[in-house]
Amino acid sequence: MAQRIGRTPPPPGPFRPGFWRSPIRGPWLTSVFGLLLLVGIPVLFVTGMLSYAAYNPDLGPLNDQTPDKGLLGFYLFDWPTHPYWLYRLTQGVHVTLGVVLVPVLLAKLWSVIPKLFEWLPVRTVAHGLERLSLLMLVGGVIFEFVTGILNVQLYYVFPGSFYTLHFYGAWVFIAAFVVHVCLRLGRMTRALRSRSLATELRTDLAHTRPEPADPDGLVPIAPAPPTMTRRGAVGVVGAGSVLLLVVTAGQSIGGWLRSTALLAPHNRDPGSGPNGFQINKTAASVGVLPAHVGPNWRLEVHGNGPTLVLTREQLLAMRQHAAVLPIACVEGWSTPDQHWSGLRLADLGAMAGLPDAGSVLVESVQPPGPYSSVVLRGNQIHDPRSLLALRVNGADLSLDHGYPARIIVPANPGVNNTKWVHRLTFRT
Ligand SMILES: Nc1nc2c(c(=O)[nH]1)N[C@H]1C(S)=C(S)[C@@H](COP(=O)(O)O)O[C@H]1N2
Ligand SMILES: [Mo]
Repeated sequence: MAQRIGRTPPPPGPFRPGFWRSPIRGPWLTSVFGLLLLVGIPVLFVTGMLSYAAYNPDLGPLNDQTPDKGLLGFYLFDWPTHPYWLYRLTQGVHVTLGVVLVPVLLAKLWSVIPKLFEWLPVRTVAHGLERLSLLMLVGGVIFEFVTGILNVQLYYVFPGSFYTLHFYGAWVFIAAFVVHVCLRLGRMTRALRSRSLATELRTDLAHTRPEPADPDGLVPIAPAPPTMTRRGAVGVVGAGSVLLLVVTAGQSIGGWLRSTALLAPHNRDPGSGPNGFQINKTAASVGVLPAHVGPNWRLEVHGNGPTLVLTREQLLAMRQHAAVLPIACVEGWSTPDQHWSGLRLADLGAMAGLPDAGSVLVESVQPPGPYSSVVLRGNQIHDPRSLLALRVNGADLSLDHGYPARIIVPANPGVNNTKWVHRLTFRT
């Protein structure tokens, strides 16, 4: 029976061994792209997991974008406030590198596509398990790149929370990735040693020949005449990545480079003046009305003792402190350092009778929903640069930047720098 199935001829089309004919397809080219991904993907994974930790999800359900993570949250730690640009760096690298690796990923998938049509699809139990791990690998990587890019491009089309999908997807993918690396590392290094990169980069079309037949069947059995050199293939992918780098990185680096970030949805002109820097959600877009933040606005501070109720004038009359900090969003963009001034969170905690507060619940006037409230940790409260900011760059906060008062904390993900704050509840 097994023998008879083994001899079943493949259906016509891509399942036939002669169908795939590119003469440059082979283990060497696959391994070049594979090596780039072997370096890049662990960086994506680590920076992604750091981003999740930066939300301080263990501070409670308000912060936790993935409440059912269970053991997958084993690595969480208290997100630091030093260096103040930490999240700007980790998340800028995460998003920029993800975008830059797209051409490499597509080239790698192209280079192994005959394997997708392997005949028979499943030959033995071991072969079936290997194919299943490849399905998780390829499905996982496509899922992670697609959800990540849709999110940074602000297409919220997800059936559920982006964070949950991207987080669980990352774990499925990385498991398959580790299995794949273990199974293929030897083959990859042998393939890389089989040809010299320097020679390939000098080889022209006339001298482009297929690699020797390989057990994976990547090298075509009936190669077509070459239309492109390996140098050309590596060059096209490299040029694609460099181009993506140039039109993406500016959103995280800033300065004049910001205007080169053509792919960044937040590349719109933020206007000029003290409040002329990137706005994520405007007040109108999240339902904050001028009436919420007009003369009737009060800050409530709860702690150990009677509640304080303060007007903006009273807050401005208190001792003001300054901090020079950026806003860095999970979407990868960030602002250059801005000059904020306002009240230290630590001072407000002390006024509320909790000089050693371990956490603070921050609530905005915005109708309850995503980002309308957050919990900050003791180390964030007690950093002297952590402010309830009233002013920025020498002017009052604009309505869209969080007037009358907003949180700004060093190394905090943008989303946790709540705008339009009206209540702080300090806890031990
Ligand atoms: N109340 C409230 N605060 C908020 C948000 C929000 O939607 N509502 N967006 C957050 C996000 S996702 C970011 S990146 C920063 C952006 O601040 P900015 O618009 O002043 O640049 O504000 C944060 N604070
Ligand atoms: Mo954000």
